[in-house]
Amino acid sequence: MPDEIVAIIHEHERFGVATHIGPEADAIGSQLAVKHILEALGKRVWVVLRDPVPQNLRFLPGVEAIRPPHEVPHDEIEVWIVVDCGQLSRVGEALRPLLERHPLIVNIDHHRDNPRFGHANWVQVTASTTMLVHELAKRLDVPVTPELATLLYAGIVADTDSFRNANVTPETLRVAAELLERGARAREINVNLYERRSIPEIKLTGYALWHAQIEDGIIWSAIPLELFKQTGGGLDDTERLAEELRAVDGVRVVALFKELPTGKIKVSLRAKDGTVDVSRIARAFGGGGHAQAAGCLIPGELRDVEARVLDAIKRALKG
Ligand SMILES: [Mn+2]
Repeated sequence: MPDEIVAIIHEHERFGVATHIGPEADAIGSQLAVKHILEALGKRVWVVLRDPVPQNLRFLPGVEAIRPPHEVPHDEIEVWIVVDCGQLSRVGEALRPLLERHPLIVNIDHHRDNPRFGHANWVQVTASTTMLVHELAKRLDVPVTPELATLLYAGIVADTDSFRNANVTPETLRVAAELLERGARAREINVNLYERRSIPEIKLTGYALWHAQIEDGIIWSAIPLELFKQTGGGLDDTERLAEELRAVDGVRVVALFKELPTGKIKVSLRAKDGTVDVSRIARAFGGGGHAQAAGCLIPGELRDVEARVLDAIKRALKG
C-alpha cells in the first residue's frame, strides 16, 4: 500500500524518477506523471532515461524535461522513484550501480513478478503503472490537470492495447473515464500510439505476416537480420507485430522471433486466451513480462531458438 510512499514523499525534497530501458507509454507516462505530482507539491524532480524518447511519445506533456543519466546531479537526489520496472537491472547499466547503492528507493510497479527491490514497494497487478500513479495523485491531493490526465491515460491505453487485453477491469474503465473528464487528449494519444507507422515497419510486418506459420493454436514468424538490413527497420518497427499475429483466428499463443546483430534472438510472446501464462515460458529462457505479453533474449541460431521456444510453448499448452 502507498501509505509509506506518501510519507516518504512528504518527508523529502529532491527526487529522481527512473524507469526501464526500451520505454513505452506506460513507462514514460508514469515517470512524467510522478514528476508532475511531485512538482505540484513543490518538490525538485529529475526524470532520467537511458534511451532517447521514442518519436511517437514526444507528444507527452513535459517530455522535454527528460535527461540522460550523466546529466543528472546524483548527489543531490534523496529518493529515487522507479516506475514500471519489473527488475532493478532494467533501468540500464548507467543507472543500476547508482541505484543499488542508493539508501532510499521507491518501487512502484504493476508487474506480477517484480521482486520488490525497493526500500518501499508498491507492487500491485493493475492494467498499467499509471493506474497506481493516478491513485498516488489522489492520495497526495494533487489535482488531475489535462496534462496529468493525458500522461496517465496514455499508460492505460498502451498497456491494455487499447482496452483489449485481459488486464482491463471495471476499475480501469472508471479511471479512464475520469481521466477523459479531466481533459486527457485521447485521440492524440491513439494517433501517436497506433497511427504513426513507418515504411520499414509496414514492410517488416508484411514479411512476417507472409511467412507466418500456424500449428495447433500456435502462430509464429521470424524476421532474419537480413530483412532488418533490407528495410532499414529496427526492433522498434516490430513492436506491434505480435499483436497482428494474435489477431489471427484460432490462435492461442504467438511467438515472434527477431534476429539481432548481436547474435541473439529477441522473442516476443503473446497469449490470446487465459489458458497459458507466457511470462512463465519467457522466464524459463531468462526473460519476463506479463501473463499475456512477455519476452526474452536468447543467444543462438534463429532456427534453433525457434525450435526450442516452440517446444516449450507446446508443452505449456499441454500442461
Ligand atoms: Mn507497464
